[in-house]
Amino acid sequence: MKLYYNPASPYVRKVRVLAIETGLMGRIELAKVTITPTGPDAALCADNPIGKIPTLVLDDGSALYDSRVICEYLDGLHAGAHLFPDDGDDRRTALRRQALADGILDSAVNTRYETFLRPQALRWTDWVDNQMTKVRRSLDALEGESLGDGVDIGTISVACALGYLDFRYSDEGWRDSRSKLAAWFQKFARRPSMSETTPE
Ligand SMILES: N[C@@H](CCC(=O)N[C@@H](CS)C(=O)NCC(=O)O)C(=O)O
Repeated sequence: MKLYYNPASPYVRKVRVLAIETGLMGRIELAKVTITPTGPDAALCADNPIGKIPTLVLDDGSALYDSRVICEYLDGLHAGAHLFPDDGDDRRTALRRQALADGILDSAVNTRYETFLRPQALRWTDWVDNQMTKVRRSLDALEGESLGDGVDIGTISVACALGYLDFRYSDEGWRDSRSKLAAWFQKFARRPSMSETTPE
């Protein structure tokens, strides 16, 4: 299998963390691409018309996207405990946490495009403010949850979102009023799957 990736992408990181946790990384070849919303990659677009990473090309040439679909597919390929819980409350909680973490990323990544790539004269301050409000409100909700010691698609997604905030929003100080979340992340970040995928 071939994974289009960039080491800065937090969505790709979800896939890589899950692949390492499940012992599947050895079956995945990494193909690095450097893209922006205005600078697509032709080979990637040939496999995924949306032109986004992560995109996983299977051995039969078919492609899977986005990170949620790829993670669930990979989780079906190994014999260990599933990182997408099979059913019940655990499954609902893990999927909701993934949606919340991906929502944080959607706001943070799009704000990064707006504030870093978009010409200054065209920037929309109210939109940026609302995106960052979504991020902060979601972090406050996570502070109120008991994330526990488990590893599943929910906790992996939350960890990748927090790692992205550290990477691109180090001035945000997200830990300042969220000591429980900070302590949880400090522990989770020690996992080899996290240290091997530190964004750069
Ligand atoms: N919902 C997608 C989001 C993927 C995404 O936005 N990836 C970014 C890189 S971090 C990208 O490919 N951006 C290029 C673009 O917007 O054209 C997922 O979960 O995989």
